[in-house]
Amino acid sequence: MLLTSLVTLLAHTAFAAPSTRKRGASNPTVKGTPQVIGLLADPTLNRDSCGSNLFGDRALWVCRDSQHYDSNGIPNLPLFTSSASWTNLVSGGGTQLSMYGDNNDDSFYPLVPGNCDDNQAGACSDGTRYPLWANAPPLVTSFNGTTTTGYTWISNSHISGLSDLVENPSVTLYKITYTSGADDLPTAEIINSAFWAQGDVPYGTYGGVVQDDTIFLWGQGTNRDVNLARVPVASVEDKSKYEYYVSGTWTSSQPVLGDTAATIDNASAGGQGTYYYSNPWQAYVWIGQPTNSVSADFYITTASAPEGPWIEPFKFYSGVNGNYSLGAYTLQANPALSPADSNEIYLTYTKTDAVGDNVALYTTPLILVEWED
Ligand SMILES: *[C@@H]1O[C@H](CO)[C@@H](O)[C@H](O)[C@H]1NC(C)=O
Ligand SMILES: *[C@@H]1O[C@H](CO)[C@@H](O)[C@H](O)[C@H]1NC(C)=O
Ligand SMILES: CC(=O)N[C@H]1CO[C@H](CO)[C@@H](O)[C@@H]1O
Repeated sequence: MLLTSLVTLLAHTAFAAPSTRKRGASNPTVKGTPQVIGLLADPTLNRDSCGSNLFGDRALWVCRDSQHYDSNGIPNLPLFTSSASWTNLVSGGGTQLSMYGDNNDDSFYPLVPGNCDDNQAGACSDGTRYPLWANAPPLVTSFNGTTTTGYTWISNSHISGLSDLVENPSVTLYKITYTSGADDLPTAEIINSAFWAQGDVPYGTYGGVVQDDTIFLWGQGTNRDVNLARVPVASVEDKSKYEYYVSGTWTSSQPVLGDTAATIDNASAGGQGTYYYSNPWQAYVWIGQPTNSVSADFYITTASAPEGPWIEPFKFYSGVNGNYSLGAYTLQANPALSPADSNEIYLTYTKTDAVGDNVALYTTPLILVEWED
């Protein structure tokens, strides 16, 4: 009798063993109630749109427009277009909330020569701006035991107020380098200020994933369609080595923006977000916001390959919105904060409140979401 049970048990175990892939791969389901951990902050900086990645053994955060506070705690001018910070990771998962590192009030991503670069805000004398707002954090492409290397693609947007003066602007490629052990922040340098030409699909600006020495880069033009390119890690700076996913196959001929044969259906909910690869799900994941949303409504979609098919994006969590006109944006996933096999994700977003004379005060809530196995 005992022997029979044991055999049955073993048979069941053997049967169940091959399927270690979690249900999140095709049906992500939140476990319990997501936990608001607190606010990530460098107390000397007011800034929005932070995103993170792993550099050495710490999280590097890069945020957009950054400014200090006056003696009443109201954000003041001047501002610089980006700033970076470290946070110390907590063993087992998560991060300390205290952000640190000296930016010397210079933009982390150097201004592009010729684009009103005589000030760190990218402000032009005619009142327009080149804001250099990154939509994605640095993509870490290699770590050789000493040096961490990453890349960021940023559109050379030229704006008046919040309106684009140029549709589908060219894209600058930045390289980020960090030597382990150094207290300083990593350095960013311009590799090519027109890596993608004006009118091209801006691959990389919408996010990227490195998997098995291949970089996958998503791009979204003003028509909101999401397109996909890939390149070997070693050739990231060489445009001739890129391939593009068009009509269900990889090709070296770059599709024109708007070619619907290059659209990756359901690869996002349309707004800003983060792509990453989930080890426990063995799936590619996008988490972010819908098109034109200014609420903390987090959507998710997943796929077993970057090319798709992606599931229909759906909402899985709503955070608290700020009381400023743009109450919440830059919804991000922060996979670098979790051990590789943890079935969880840390979310952040920019919560904007109005203080003083309708000045935007930014905070960055950190939220832990655990998933059902
Ligand atoms: C890592 O890369 C850096 C920069 O390319 C180089 O200076 C260093 O020697 C490399 N270290 C190892 C251990 O390969
Ligand atoms: C908006 O939120 C800020 C920060 O909590 C608060 O100081 C301010 O009074 C609020 N404004 C309104 C109009 O509720
Ligand atoms: C939400 C969303 O974008 N859904 C789309 C998923 O892709 C199919 C086409 O394959 C569309 O019909 C859906 O609208």
